[in-house]
Amino acid sequence: MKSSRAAATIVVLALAFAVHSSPAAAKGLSPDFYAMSCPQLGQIVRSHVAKAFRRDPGVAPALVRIFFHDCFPQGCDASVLLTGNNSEQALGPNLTLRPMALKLIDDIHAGVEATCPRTVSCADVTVLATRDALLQAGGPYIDFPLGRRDGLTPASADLVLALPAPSFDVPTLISSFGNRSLGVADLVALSGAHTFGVAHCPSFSDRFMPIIDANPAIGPKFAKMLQAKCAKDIPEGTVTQALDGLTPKVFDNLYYTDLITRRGLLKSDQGLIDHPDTKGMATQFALNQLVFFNEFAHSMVKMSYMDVLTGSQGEIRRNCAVPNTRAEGIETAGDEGHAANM
Ligand code: HEM
Ligand SMILES: *[C@@H]1O[C@H](CO)[C@@H](O)[C@H](O)[C@H]1NC(C)=O
Ligand SMILES: *[C@@H]1O[C@H](CO)[C@@H](O)[C@H](O)[C@H]1NC(C)=O
Ligand SMILES: CC(=O)N[C@H]1CO[C@H](CO)[C@@H](O)[C@@H]1O
Repeated sequence: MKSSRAAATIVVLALAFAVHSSPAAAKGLSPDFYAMSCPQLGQIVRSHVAKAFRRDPGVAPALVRIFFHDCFPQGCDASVLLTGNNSEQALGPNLTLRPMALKLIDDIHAGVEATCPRTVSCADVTVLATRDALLQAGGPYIDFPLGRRDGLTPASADLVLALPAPSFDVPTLISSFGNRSLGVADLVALSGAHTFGVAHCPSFSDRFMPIIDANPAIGPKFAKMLQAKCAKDIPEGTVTQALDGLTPKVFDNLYYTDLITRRGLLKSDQGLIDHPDTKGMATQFALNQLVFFNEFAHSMVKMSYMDVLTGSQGEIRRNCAVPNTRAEGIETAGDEGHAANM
């Protein structure tokens, strides 16, 4: 077991490099970006994430989702961490980002600031925390290139609301990802992030309300179970359901087995096993975890450098929750951080 995992890690690394080192390098990104300026960075992030994971393994899916919600709208620029006016967190798709994981990123960055002041972006701390959390949960090690800068403003509502919705069918998902230059393979692999973590009833009640939906088909026993569980969701939003009921806390390929057995939780998940453009790859991922890990790593790196800010663009935020200009104007900027709205 141990050695096959090690071998898997090496293959994933090699692949991520082979496919992605050139576009990333062209933008000035590199895994060694902070090797001279902040050699302690890796250790600081790793120890914070390990401690948080011991306390609550739910931090791993929470971080992976934050990464997605940061990167998809306007590139990985930590704009999702900004609080206050026009915050992305106030918009629909982001309402269920877990506050404890947002706060963890703030805390890790504060620790990094104390060691390497004004050097490391909140965007890169988000990427590194995601990398370490994924590994903690059993997923692949992804050697992300670094050197991102932080955005000055939140993404517009239009961009945030362009995040895909769980009610989307496969053609709409393909269109949504295509608008961000992500292909069908990226869609099938990245959806595999739903192999851990949870969803709330409003995200999947369209599967059984007003009737048990046959498109895509849901297992009848599974539908009844969800129906009964969500009947108790009072007040709305208190009940959660594992996205992968087989191994809810582990990052593995069993999400794709759920799709085959008609126990995919979201409509957007279940559809992948029916549509001719996605069915083959979803089946292959169910059969071979290494193939899934390789494609997932590849697509995560791809997402991590789209529309990225580098060089003198953006800034290195001092407090992840507020742009530096606002922090300078307000003495108690820290009060606006995530600790305040837990
Ligand atoms: C393909 C389109 C996608 C749709 C429609 C979608 C939708 C959703 C929804 C509705 C939830 C549950 C929210 C809730 O009710 O609390 C969720 C959770 C989650 N999503 Fe996605 N998502 C998509 C893609 C992705 C991608 C690309 C990633 C990361 C690579 C991702 C990672 C996650 C994770 C890890 C969770 C669990 C979060 C937690 O436990 O806190 N999703 N997603
Ligand atoms: C938010 O917007 C209001 C009204 O435009 C303004 O008065 C306030 O200073 C803004 N707050 C921050 C933190 O920028
Ligand atoms: C993709 O972009 C086009 C053009 O802006 C838009 O009409 C379409 O709704 C987008 N697709 C999705 C699913 O967001
Ligand atoms: C899934 C989810 O949380 N949906 C909510 C998103 O936010 C809007 C309002 O901002 C709510 O109406 C949705 O129910």
